Amino acid sequence: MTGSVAGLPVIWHADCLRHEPAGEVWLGVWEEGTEVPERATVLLDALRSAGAAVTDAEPHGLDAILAVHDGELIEHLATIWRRWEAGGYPADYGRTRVVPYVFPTAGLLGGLPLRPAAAVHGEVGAFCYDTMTLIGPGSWEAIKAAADAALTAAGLVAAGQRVAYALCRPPGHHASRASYGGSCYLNNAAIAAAALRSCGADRVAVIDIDAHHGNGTQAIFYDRADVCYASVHVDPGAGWFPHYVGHADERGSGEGEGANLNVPLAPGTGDDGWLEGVSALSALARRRGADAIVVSLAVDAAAADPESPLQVSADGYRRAGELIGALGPVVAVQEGGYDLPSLGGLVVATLAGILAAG
Ligand code: SP5
Ligand code: ZN
Repeated sequence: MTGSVAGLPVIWHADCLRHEPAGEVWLGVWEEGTEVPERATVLLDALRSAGAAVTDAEPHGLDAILAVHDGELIEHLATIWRRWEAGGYPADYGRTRVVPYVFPTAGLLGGLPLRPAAAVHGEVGAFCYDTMTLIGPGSWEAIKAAADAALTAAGLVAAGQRVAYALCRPPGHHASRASYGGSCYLNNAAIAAAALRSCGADRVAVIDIDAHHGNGTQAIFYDRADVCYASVHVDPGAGWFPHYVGHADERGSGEGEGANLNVPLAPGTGDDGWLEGVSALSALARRRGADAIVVSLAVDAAAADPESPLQVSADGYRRAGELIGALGPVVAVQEGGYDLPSLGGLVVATLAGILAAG
């Protein structure tokens, strides 16, 4: 029903299973959470059954990550669990995951420069902007493996492969240059886009079909003309995450003026309205002359998904894939999608559409 992805390179690293956030603190209450390791195993099974060629992610140095992220963020993510554990937070205080509690907002600093917090538990809020993006023992290994998967897929496309898919977990599009949140830690799609630029693509388009606005990707490329960003998502103005960004009047700044496009949709929007949005994203990629595409591929706009009120069908995802696949070579990077029973078929449908369009 969903189509064929025979031979499609699916880039994967088993370390992506080692991130076990064990829930999210939402509105002050620790809840089960939906960004679970099973998401990845469900996707892997569905893709294997549909004939994909599962390939190992290759380890990369940190240089390609430093192209879009501050070294301080990388250092924080790579070391915070070890320091949290050494500080006795799990064993002595029952704090089994890293969770922020004080946020150095503009209001707290009152115009003073941000100085490093001395306490480990004080430091977390300087990087993590919400309480839903927890860190545990294997999180860094998974975060790094997801970035490596995106870089491996970008490398394949730079070398002439028309489509490659990185099965990234955790997802990435809410992570900005120096901060993380929204279940995202490093911005895998932005890392892939920057890698394509450094491998010879003059202009890259990031097309984001996650149900949520990719505030991190937008921020990273907001003032750049060489990487455009276009997103269709549930309207933050209607009360949805990330609440503060993702509005239609955010169009880019400086050299990036006109290279950012947001299409916010009303809750309840289904295939027709959503696909009109995807068409608008495609039109921007064409107008900007993109010679390579990164798609932030998520299926949380699906009707059955617990994290968004959009109502997209499997056929809608297939047709979105066809629109995106017609634009040029594609690096597909996994973002959200949380309904375990339907997740696999929806990602296969999207990828089959991308392949069919070539
Ligand atoms: C990558 C991605 O899709 N991140 C999603 C981030 C949005 N999370 C918002 C979570 C709001 C709380 N969810 C409560 C679900 C009902 N318990
Ligand atoms: Zn999402």
